[in-house]
Amino acid sequence: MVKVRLLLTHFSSFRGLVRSLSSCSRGARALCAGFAFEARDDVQPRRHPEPEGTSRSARADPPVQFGLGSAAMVKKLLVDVDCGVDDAQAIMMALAAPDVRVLGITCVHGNTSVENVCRNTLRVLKVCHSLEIPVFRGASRSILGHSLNLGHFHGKDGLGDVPDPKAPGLELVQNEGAVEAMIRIASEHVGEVSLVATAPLTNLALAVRLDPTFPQKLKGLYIMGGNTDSRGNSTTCAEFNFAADPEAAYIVLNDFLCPIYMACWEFTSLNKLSWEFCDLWLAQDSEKARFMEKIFAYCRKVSCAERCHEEMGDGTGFVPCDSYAMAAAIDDSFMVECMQVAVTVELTGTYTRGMMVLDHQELLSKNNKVFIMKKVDMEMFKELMMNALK
Ligand SMILES: [Ca+2]
Repeated sequence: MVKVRLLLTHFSSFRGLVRSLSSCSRGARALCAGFAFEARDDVQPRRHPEPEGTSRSARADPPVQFGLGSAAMVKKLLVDVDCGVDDAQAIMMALAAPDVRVLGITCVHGNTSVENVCRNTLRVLKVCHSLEIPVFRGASRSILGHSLNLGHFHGKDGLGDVPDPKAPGLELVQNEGAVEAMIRIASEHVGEVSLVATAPLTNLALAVRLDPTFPQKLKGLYIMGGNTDSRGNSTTCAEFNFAADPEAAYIVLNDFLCPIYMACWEFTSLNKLSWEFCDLWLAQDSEKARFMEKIFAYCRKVSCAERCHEEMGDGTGFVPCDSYAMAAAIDDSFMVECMQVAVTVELTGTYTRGMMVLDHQELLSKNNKVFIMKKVDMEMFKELMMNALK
């Protein structure tokens, strides 16, 4: 295990500046990603012309360029969701970020049926006036076809059971399937697309089986899922997205050879926001805030229930799980400290099926270690969250 600390205090105090510096972010990412980023260098788009003989350390500290807004600085995201309320929050965060372009949203089973996930995604895009973003339907079941039957944390329909009669119809969903679309989009933007996965990893597993080169075409993969301390939120020892499709999680964590950044369950629950912040967040005078207040009401009630206190370890609070992975994809300097370790997934345990296994002793001889978020810039997170509903 290698613990990587990012010395970004200075950058954090100049967050706006850092955001406009894609190459500076690249430097920060290089610190965090280590070998993985080196390995991807052949497919990284060249964002700033560099004089011959420029050293890596010199390249990590490029000239300051404010507000260029050039196409080369735009972050291209592909988002894979099981659109419950926290996926909606993450999508809205991405759509509100000025230097981010969402190339497509792929849908998968999880919080609700894949049809509801498609419907919910379209509702979110509508409230954000972003219905031009293509939505693709993906897997309706896990790799083995098992389902968890855990009840409905986000409501039966995944968005708090407050249907909108004027919601866009499923005819807006693309004819192309999610897995094919993922592979195509990554192939059209080799080395430029960050895939943010906030759902069971079924679509991603199918994609790497259809095209083994798919992961190498990505700039990086950001996952909300898994756990680090055997603390489950769905089964005794497994986090929901992994428990919902352990085989898919296993395939992704073993066969995706791109840099992988993970917001795991314990990390998200330890970095919860206060309900006071949540009140301020929802009190913003905007159509988006009113939408969020409505779809979040059910989920908030459940979050405050006794069982959730136990799940979260140290008391209740607002945990927008999927948004931590999204924030990392939006702004490299969000991740302050990561743990670099090889991981896999338990598939056969009586009590531990779906649990993420950390190879601290390096007995698995894996090269593709993941970066598990340990410490993040919570002030930046709050700002991204607030902006999402403006
Ligand atoms: Ca999700």
